[in-house]
Amino acid sequence: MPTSPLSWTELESLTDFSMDYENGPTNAQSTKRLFGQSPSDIRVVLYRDNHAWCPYCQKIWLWLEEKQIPYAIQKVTMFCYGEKERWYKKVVPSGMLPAIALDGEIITESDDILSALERTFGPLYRGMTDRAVVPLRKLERLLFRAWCFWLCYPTRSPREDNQRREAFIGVAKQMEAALEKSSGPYFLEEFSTADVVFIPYVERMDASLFYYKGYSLRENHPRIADWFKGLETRSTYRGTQSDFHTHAHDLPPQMGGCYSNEAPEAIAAQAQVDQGPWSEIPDVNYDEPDSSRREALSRVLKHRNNIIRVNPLENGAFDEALRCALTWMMTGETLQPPSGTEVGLRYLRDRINVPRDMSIYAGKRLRQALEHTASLISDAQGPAIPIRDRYDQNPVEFSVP
Ligand SMILES: N[C@@H](CCC(=O)N[C@@H](CS)C(=O)NCC(=O)O)C(=O)O
Repeated sequence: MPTSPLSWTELESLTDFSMDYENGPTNAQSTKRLFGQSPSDIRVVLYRDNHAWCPYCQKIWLWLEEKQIPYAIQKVTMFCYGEKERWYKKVVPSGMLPAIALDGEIITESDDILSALERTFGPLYRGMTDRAVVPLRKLERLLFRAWCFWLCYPTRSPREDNQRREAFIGVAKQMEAALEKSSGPYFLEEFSTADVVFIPYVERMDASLFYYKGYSLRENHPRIADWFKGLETRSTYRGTQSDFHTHAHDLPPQMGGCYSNEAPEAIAAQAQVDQGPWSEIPDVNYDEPDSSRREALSRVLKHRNNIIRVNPLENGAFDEALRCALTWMMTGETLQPPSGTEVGLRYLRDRINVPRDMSIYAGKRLRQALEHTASLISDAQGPAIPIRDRYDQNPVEFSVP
């Protein structure tokens, strides 16, 4: 029985996880996508947000991945978690995201971007102005508004909360009816622009309604659950897919607030999303890949100096505690971490972001390992995750080599 955690060198020997960021499956780490073509074929630069929180960026990201258009990626900070890069303000003075450079021409507004990309590279099965797609785009906006009205404004009574819930359910049923018209899982006979337009916000609805309202979109709307299952067969969607924890905490500063209805189901959902067990959260439906622990470990190894530096705990004790958690994740050996380190372990647990840092199952494995190790000491939680801004996630902290 080991009595001390594995060293960093021993941990390094336990992972050979690697990915081809240029030609392999969709991944948030990529800075260039070639799809088997040469760098000189790149005509598009995508400016997207550093943390992959911006829904409009996800729309363009998915479209480019589905169409396999070679492109370069430049990541930009959002106001809610840091300072906008000066170079980006020269490209887009408002600082708004997403933007693309297409043959050197800057285009903003996600719908205009999709239309410009379609004119240049052809539609994704059916395009933005297609007869079948236009009413679906309108329906997506209707669903968005019903969701905002339920989630982002305080209610004076349970009755008012219920009225907004019913209004949302009415539009979600319209989405199901629209999906019902095709024989497969998607809106049209093939995956198309219509799916790309719905994905970002329906993914955020799934997460936020579970967390703040105790409402499971997938359980209450089987046709929407089938749609998600269809999406999760695609490596493009899996690469951009986030999880309930990330969205539950990235939405409040972006939306100007998210309001819990304090129902028992919501309180239970919040405890589960924040404190686990993460393996049982209904935010993913495909089978866990064998590589999830190795992926999580390799991502921590890559950033370990910054992870340790930004932790509120004293570095030496946290270094050891983190290795205890990683040792358990990789070998199943439980090791007692130094006393007082549970808050630092939970600080990191609360700041793992999917897909920014790693894929959904790797994120669950790492959160579970940190929580398991912290729970050997006490149930003291880390500092609350801020809701007005997320400066605790300022990417400049991770730009230190
Ligand atoms: N209508 C725009 C909306 C884009 C938008 O609202 N972008 C937000 C992020 S989701 C933004 O860039 N805000 C500035 C910032 O947060 O830094 C579009 O479709 O592209």
